[in-house]
Amino acid sequence: NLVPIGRALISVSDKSGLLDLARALAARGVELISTGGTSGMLRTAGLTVRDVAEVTGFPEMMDGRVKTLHPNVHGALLALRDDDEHLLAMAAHGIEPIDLLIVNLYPFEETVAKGADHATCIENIDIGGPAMIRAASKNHKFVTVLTDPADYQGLLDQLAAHDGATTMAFRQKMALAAYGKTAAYDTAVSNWLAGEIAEKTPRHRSFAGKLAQGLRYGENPHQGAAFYTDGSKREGVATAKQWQGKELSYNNINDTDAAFELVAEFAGDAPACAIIKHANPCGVAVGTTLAEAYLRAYDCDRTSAFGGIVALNQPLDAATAEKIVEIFTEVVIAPGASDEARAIFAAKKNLRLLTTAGLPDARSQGLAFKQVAGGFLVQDRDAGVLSTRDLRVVTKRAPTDAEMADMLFAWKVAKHVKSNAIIYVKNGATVGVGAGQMSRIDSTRIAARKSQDMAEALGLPAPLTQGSVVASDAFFPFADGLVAAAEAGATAIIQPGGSMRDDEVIAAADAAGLAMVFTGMRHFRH
Ligand code: 93A
Repeated sequence: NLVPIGRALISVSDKSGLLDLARALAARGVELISTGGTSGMLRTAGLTVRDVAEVTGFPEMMDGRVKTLHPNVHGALLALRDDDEHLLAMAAHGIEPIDLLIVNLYPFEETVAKGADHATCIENIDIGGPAMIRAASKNHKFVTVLTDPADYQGLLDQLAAHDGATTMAFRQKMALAAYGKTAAYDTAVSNWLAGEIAEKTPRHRSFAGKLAQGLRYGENPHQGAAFYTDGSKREGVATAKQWQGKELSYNNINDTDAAFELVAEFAGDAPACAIIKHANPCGVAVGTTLAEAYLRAYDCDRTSAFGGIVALNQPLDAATAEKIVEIFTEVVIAPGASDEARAIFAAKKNLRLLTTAGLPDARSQGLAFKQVAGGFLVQDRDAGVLSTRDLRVVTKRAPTDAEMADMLFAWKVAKHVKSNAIIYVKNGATVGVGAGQMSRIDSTRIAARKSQDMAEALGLPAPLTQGSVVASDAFFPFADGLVAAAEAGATAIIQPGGSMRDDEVIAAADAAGLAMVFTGMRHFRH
């Protein structure tokens, strides 16, 4: 399975590490072939290189669009070295085998990110590079392909260990990484084009992630896992800088994402904090200061907040940092952190601090995936955001301004709670969250009971659900859920409406003196 390397084709846009590699290859007697820019750089450094134009018998033409697209290149990469017919074809057409291909592609994503115009982006779609990468990868039985400067040293180690040859295992590993690269590359092009022509529906789009990081394990230790980015550069856990603490786990990433997406609903609002456990919030609050928001969120459910994930809508400050370090917290994510706050966290080695340049845009379009047996479900992100105009008061009593403010707050939270979701809110803080139950009445009761538990723990005379408002992510199918909420002390309810029994539910609300508004929008989340 060892294949010696006699001839290499090098064509790279990212020229980092190029000279050292080329020198090491030349020192081993490997013949080098290169495209224009790459060969220029090698020649300037005093290396002997053959231009690919000499190999193809054609000049590089059409602004470089056609450089390596030629049978003398592709035959050299694709020919099976143990097939007589292939060897005869090579001999008949004067094709010399290429054993090593080193290519990295035109920087398409970087060009798009720079805000380049359409024509420039188009010119940066690499065609010849992916074609060669795919050819060499297909023929990895005989050809070694490198698509990342990070692998150059690994190649040199192989050559040193195996007298100028590579092992099958190495070639396989490089080939699979290479196909991952070309798949992600074409996806980036597809996604860019979708944006250019305002193609919003998932129907014509294709998807592939870019491997960002291997993870120690998945949801459970017996599951392997990895983290992929989708090229969208959406602000969040994928773009965040980690300042301290051990590597994030699969569950940490999932929960951190849930926390940050939730707190992003409060962009531009008062200081806000969300605390997440198992992807559901166990406390969300606004405050006059960030520290106050954190403490109010913490007071919703102190038991669950232990070992939780904290997300903030403003840069972490020292006062908030002081409060957070008082209990065990896994991860804190915020759009920035002051030096003082970072210094306070530094004493807590296990606490991970992540900062981003900003909050994700809660209204931005994007796609959400879910896996099912044999496929994926793809839908638009739930970017639904209500305004007061969309609301319809359906009860005799209209909500007060204070109730209305709390209802809108509760509705923002409801969008981020697993269904069936029931959220009690009072004065800009959740006071009871019921999540993930199979019946709505259970979520209503669980949220109220948790609030009761918290009141007892805090030594309060009555649970905070007294005088609260309630949000329900979907309509109440029967009046029982609403009645249970009223019994817990809720005075106003926000829900989509649309049940066959809306009349009964409205009548029960009127009978209990509740104010109720319908949103006409549902926020299922499963
Ligand atoms: O425009 S291309 O799609 N046409 C080609 O035939 C071709 N062959 C290699 N781009 C092509 N390449 C790319 O050129 C490589 O993938 C690499 O990124 C780049 C290296 O060009 P240079 O050596 O001139 O800097």
